[in-house]
Amino acid sequence: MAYTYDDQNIFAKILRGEIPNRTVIETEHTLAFDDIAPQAPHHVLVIPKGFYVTADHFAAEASEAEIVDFWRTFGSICADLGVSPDAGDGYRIIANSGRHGVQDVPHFHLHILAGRPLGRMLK
Ligand code: D5M
Repeated sequence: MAYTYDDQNIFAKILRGEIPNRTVIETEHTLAFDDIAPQAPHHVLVIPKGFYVTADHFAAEASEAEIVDFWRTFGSICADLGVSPDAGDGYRIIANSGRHGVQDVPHFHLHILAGRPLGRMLK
């Protein structure tokens, strides 16, 4: 795999503390913060602290510790927001990746959208 990571992307700057963010939760390997342009009442971005460009890059090259930490953090956010479908109204996760995925920020991130009916996307 030949991904090149652009360390000037906005999430790299957030991770370096160069620009502020509204942190939801931070762990050893993962940071989650509110999206600056929320598309739903809850719109949280979950990012690994490691330098991965896309979801597949993360899946291929992150350590097991990073991957477990990422998904456990995601789960705890859902629990904290009360959006897990077993207790709440559910959510959508999105990882825009690359050109056809219309990814703006080239640091892997998971969008968590919740708090309103989100409509059908895949048709
Ligand atoms: O979307 C990138 C997402 O990142 C988009 O929903 C806006 C959000 N964004 C951009 N800059 C910031 C800052 N500074 N804080 C919080 N959120 C931000 P994608 O198209 O998936 O790459």
